[in-house]
Amino acid sequence: MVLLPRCVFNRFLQQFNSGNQEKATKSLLSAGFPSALLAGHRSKATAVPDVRERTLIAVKPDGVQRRLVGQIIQRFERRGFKLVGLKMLQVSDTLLSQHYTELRTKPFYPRLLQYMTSGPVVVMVWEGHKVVQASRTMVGHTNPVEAQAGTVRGDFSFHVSRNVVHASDSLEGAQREIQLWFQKKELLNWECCDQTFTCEV
Ligand code: DAT
Ligand code: MG
Repeated sequence: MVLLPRCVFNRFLQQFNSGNQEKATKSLLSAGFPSALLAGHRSKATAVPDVRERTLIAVKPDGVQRRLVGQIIQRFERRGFKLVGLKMLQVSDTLLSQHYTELRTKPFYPRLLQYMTSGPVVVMVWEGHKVVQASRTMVGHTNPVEAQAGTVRGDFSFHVSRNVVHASDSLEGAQREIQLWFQKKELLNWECCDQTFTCEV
């Protein structure tokens, strides 16, 4: 844990909120804040986008049954993200309960478990700059009634119990889920030929 004097923190907030991110960063560093913890918050001028961020996307049994796999993959490809893992499987109760561990006490959990294990799912790992956040936006609100048109859920579903697709909701969640669903050797590190045309690296 890093303890900062309140005045240093307030100065940082003031500078950061007024758009002077470089100065804000410098004031933190000069107060002894570890530079490694600032890696994700560099100023625009020096930032190198992290193009290696990964997330887990799964086409749920309803999406597979409705032959939506191709259209969902196409959306991620078209956006410019890189596919680094892909497989089709019938999910076991054990895997599903580990995946949805936070939902085990919810009243809808037994029905969710039954539906998610009712048929094959197609699970993927996509890579790219801010892919976790971007893919949540692309997938849309959990409840399709609230999902914007143009999102996967907003375009292909109307009920929360059959919302077509899963997307990790945070970096930590993505790392946990990727390890749960994929072995290391199932994920490929490969160079996209268009890499320098989708992002400044
Ligand atoms: P998300 O899939 O958007 O991350 P979540 O993690 O809260 O949403 O829930 C996981 C899934 O559980 C969700 O995609 C669909 C199902 N679910 C959530 N709330 C539900 C509800 N009220 N009734 C039925 N199913 C629900
Ligand atoms: Mg979730």
